[in-house]
Amino acid sequence: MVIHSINHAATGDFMNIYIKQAIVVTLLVLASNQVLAKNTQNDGDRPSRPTFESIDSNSDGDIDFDEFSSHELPHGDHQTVFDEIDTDNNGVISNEEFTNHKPPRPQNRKGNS
Ligand SMILES: [Ca+2]
Ligand SMILES: [Ca+2]
Repeated sequence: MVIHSINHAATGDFMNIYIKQAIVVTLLVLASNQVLAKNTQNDGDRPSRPTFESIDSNSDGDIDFDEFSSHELPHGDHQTVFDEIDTDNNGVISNEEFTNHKPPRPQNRKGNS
């Protein structure tokens, strides 16, 4: 077969082309990774959590739902997250409740019994 003989004769070139393509692909991947890394660095480590004071816009010491809902949430809807933080369900988030609420992230393990 013609194809067979061509493949057989050109195996060396084939390998070179393959390797060159692999190198090009690798460089492209590395370049795009660097762009991603730069974008990440520009944004900082991660979006920092707003402070209690920044949400309590009228500075009365509690975050009510209006104050809370005026802030963007990374995920979830305001009512659900608000209820999550408002552990005593009195309709406002106290500084203590806000501080005690842990955003979802890996925490130090406190040995399970
Ligand atoms: Ca307030
Ligand atoms: Ca509360």
